[in-house]
Amino acid sequence: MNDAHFRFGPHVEAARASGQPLVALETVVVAFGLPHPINLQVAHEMEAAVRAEGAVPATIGLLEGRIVIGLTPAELAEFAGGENLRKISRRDIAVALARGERGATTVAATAWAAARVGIRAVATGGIGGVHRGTPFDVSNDLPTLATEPVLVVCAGPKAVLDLRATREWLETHGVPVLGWGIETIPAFYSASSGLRVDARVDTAEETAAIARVHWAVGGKGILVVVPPPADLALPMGRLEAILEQAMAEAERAGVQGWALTPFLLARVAERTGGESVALNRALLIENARIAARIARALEA
Ligand code: PSU
Ligand code: MN
Repeated sequence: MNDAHFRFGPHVEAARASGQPLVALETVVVAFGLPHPINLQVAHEMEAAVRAEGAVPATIGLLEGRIVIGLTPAELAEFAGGENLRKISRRDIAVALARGERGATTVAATAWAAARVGIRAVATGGIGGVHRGTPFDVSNDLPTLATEPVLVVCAGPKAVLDLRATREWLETHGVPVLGWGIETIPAFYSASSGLRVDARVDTAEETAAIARVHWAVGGKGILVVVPPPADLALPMGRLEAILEQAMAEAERAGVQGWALTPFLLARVAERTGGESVALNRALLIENARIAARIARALEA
């Protein structure tokens, strides 16, 4: 489907021709979620993790008026540079394409694009959700999960969010939350939010079996939550104190809309002396690995 709006990278083209499993990866985390130059390293490490499990990475972004499915290393480096780059959620796609703008795709835009080209597995760090204090600020990641037949592997909703409200939103919209070897939903930076998953899964095959049935009976998105690496996870209490401060700062500075999530993540990175960045990196790689295993099981 190389057409007016989509273009495949050469490695993705080859994977499609030979029927290899694909995993979609987002670029907002690269361009806005992590500091330079770690961001580019992480992008490469996620791709390597997908390959190590026998699948092919399709990192997605907007370039020269097209949605690129499978950025090349050179293109990825431009995204990590971050210049003239927009954060692209679904509402931004048409404007950016029509104007030939470059843009990094959120989980929502990535999952939506993946669904358009038949890719089912998506990996990320933390998904967006319902914001605290401003419950009308709901990430488009959620409605995209409700409407697109994709399986998103993540470490839970980002800790900056209202986790209970986010969890309820997923329930209301029929999105199953599967815990990867766990009974409760992790909170991205912390091991557990205390909120229960819908079902625990322990293997890629089991996960794929549920996904196949979900899609066969007309279900849409599925969320697979993976606990962050235990040795790097941050205690909830410490994180909460940092978040409270960061949210108050955002309020004072008038930061809102698309800019809020990157602002909060950057503040947490600062206040943890980079610990949150090391954690984010480790969990992104782990999630990419697990998504690849599930993608393979889905093909089997
Ligand atoms: N996970 C991370 N870092 C990020 C994001 C997720 O570890 O930067 C990004 C994802 O692209 C997600 C977006 O889709 O944040 C959500 O932003 P918002 O709340 O503005 O929808
Ligand atoms: Mn928002």
